[in-house]
Amino acid sequence: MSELKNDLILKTLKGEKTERTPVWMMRQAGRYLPQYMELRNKYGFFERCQTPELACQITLQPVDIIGVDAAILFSDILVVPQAMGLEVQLIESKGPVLPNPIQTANDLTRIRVPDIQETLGYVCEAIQLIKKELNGRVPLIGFAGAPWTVLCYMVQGKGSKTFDEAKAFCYQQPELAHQLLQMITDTTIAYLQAQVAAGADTVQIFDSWGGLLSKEDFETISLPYIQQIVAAIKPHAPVIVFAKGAWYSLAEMAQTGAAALGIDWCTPPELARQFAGRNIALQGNFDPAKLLSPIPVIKKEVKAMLQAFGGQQYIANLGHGILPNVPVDHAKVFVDTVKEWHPTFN
Ligand code: 1CP
Repeated sequence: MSELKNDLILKTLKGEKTERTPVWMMRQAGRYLPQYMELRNKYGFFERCQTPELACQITLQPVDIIGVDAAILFSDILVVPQAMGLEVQLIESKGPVLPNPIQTANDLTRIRVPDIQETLGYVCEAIQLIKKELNGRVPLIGFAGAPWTVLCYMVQGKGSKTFDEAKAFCYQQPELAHQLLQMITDTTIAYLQAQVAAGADTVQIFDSWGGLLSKEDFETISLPYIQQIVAAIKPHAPVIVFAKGAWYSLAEMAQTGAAALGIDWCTPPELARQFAGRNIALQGNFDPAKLLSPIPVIKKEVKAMLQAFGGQQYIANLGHGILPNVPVDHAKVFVDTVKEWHPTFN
C-alpha cells in the first residue's frame, strides 16, 4: 500500500497539528455531479454499489472534480439490513423501501448476523480497488449507519420525518428492540472491521436520526451501541461519530473514544466545543442549503465557520449531506475557501 500524500484528515484524527484545515463533504459522491448522473442513468442503485469498478469510479469523482481531502466509499447504510436478510429496494423519487419490515419477535427469525465476506465481500473488493486507484492521493473513509438509524429503516420500512413506528417499536417492545439493535451492532462491527482490513483509513458512523430521540432515549437506544462499535474499531482505525441533532449528548459521545464528532448546523461551534471537550476533533457544520447562496455569501459564511471552529482539531464539512440541486461550482467554492483560509487573530 502506497504512502498517503495527503494525510491532513488522519493527522487531525490523531490529534496532530496540520498545515491547513482538511475538508470533505458528506454525500459528496452524488446527484449534484453530472458525472454521477451519467452512471445513475445507466445502472441501478445497488448495481452501482455491488460492482466494484462502478463504486470505485463514483467514489473518485469528487476527489478529481472537487478536490476534497478524502474519498468516502460509495455505498449505502442500507446494505447492512440487506446483508442481514431483509429485502431493500431503492425507488426513484420515493427513496428506500423495505417491503417486509421487522415488527414482531417472529420477524427476527427472518434475519441473522451474516458472514461479511459472503454478503458484503463486494464492498471489500471495492475498497481494495479504490485504494489502488487513489494511489495515496487522499485517505479513504469507510462508513456504516448507527444501529438506531438502521433500525429506523428496518422497522418503519421506508424513510420518514419522525420515524414514529420505529420509536413505537422501541417503546412497546424494548426487549425485542434491544435484541435487534444488538444484531445490527454485531453485524456492523464485523462489517467495519472488514472495511478497515480491506484498506479504509478511517470510518464514520452515521446516526442520521439520532436527534429524533430525547437525550435519555438517545443514551439508551443509540449511544450504547455506537459505544460498542467505537470500542471494537478504535484499535484498528480512528472513528468519526455523526449523530445529527443529538447535540445534547456530545459530551457522552466524546466519552466513547471516538476521534471526531460530526456537528450539524443547528449546533453552534462554540457550544459543540464546550460540550465535546478539548481532546477530540470536530467536523461540520455548514448548512447544505447555504451552498445555494450566491458565491460571495458562501465564501463569507465558510470563513466565519472556520473562524468559529478554529483551524486545528477540526475537519471542515457540511452539517449533513450535500443537496442534489447544489451547483458544482458552489461545492468547489466551499472546498477551495477552506483550503485557502488562514486564521486571523484579533
Ligand atoms: O442516486 C440516487 O438517487 C441514490 C441516492 C443515494 C446515494 C447517492 C442513496 C439512497 N444512497 C447514496 C449513497 C450514500 N448513502 C453514501 C455515499 C457516499 C457519499 O458520497 O457520501 C452515504 C455515506 C450514504 C449514507 C446514508 N444512506 C445515510 C446516512 C447519511 C445521511 O445522509 O443521513 C442514510 C440515512 C441513507 C439512507 C438513504 N439511502 C438513499 C437515500 C436517498 C437515503 C435517505 C432516505 C431518507 O431520507 O430517509
